[in-house]
Amino acid sequence: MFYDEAKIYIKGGDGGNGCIAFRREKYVPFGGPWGGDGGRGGSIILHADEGLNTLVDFRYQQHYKADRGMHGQGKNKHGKSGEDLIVRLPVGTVVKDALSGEILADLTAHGQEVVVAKGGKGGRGNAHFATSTQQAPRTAEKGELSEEKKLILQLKLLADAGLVGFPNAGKSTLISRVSAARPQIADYPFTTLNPHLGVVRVETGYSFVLADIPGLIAGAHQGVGLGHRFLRHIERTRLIIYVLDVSGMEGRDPREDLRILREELALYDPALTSRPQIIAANKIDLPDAAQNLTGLKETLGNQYEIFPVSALTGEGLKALTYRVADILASLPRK
Ligand SMILES: Nc1nc2c(ncn2[C@@H]2O[C@H](COP(=O)(O)OP(=O)(O)OP(=O)(O)O)[C@@H](O)[C@H]2O)c(=O)[nH]1
Ligand SMILES: [Mg+2]
Repeated sequence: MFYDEAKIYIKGGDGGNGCIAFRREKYVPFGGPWGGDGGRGGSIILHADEGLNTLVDFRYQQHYKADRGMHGQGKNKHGKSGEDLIVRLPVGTVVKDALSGEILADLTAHGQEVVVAKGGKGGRGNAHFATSTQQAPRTAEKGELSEEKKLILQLKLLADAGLVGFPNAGKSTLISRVSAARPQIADYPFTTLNPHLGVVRVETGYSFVLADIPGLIAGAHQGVGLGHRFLRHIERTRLIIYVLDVSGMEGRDPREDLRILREELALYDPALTSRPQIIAANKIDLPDAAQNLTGLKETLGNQYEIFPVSALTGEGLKALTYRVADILASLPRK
């Protein structure tokens, strides 16, 4: 199982202090106490949002602090309360206290909210402390300190898009370029033996999960080259990205590669043929790539969106990932 994980630090707002003040007006020289109360501090509230699907943004921002309550003032003016801070998390996130390991929240439904750090209560002003024997109290409460915690966020990841291709086509190189995933890369086939997931962050708030799936070869649907195990992972993705080596370096024809890959997928599960699919034409930095790319576009350009890329140099990867994010946004979630 793959988990996206993040650690964040949260702190609610402290309560404002109560005020000590006495009424002093021209014709009321010894007026009573009129120090106002401090305001309540804001709380930290986790909110489950089905529009989010990764925790990648929490790698960029780890500190979350709600506003404090304002202090009370004279003339019985109460301090303003601090605003609550709402932290949006994907549905499916489990929230743990980093110190105790205790599960604080399990966000399972859209819109679910959990208060993880309560803001401090405001302190009472001296107006509250007047009694028959003490009419000029010089006491007021301090605002309550808020809770602070370190949280571990965990989200079980399911891949949105899968990289499907022959061994050595450059799938692992590609995922390592666009995400933090670091699968092994080497110039021999079957380097990758297990799928790797990476979170691709296209813009703030826009991200998707990409799977690097081990190379497939003819006969994969019957289990050749462990194909069965890998095809199972493709079944779960919403978008298939065929990674084709268009350099011709290994004497392969990308059109023939695509034909075999499609056939393997169809033999494994005919439903896969109707899954949305696009092509990443990889290794365009190599000499013969341009010519092969032209051939590929001529024969398949009207059936597929084809993105010329070099996983090695990074060329074309931005266009590819933006388009993938767009397509995924238009597809239903599983
Ligand atoms: N010139 C060039 N080489 C590339 C490019 N992408 C990948 N390679 C090289 O191709 C070889 C295979 O790359 P990998 O990323 O391991 O290929 P893979 O598809 O993950 O292979 P398997 O894990 O065996 O299925 C490595 O030597 C890479 O450096 C590219 O765009 N241009
Ligand atoms: Mg690989």
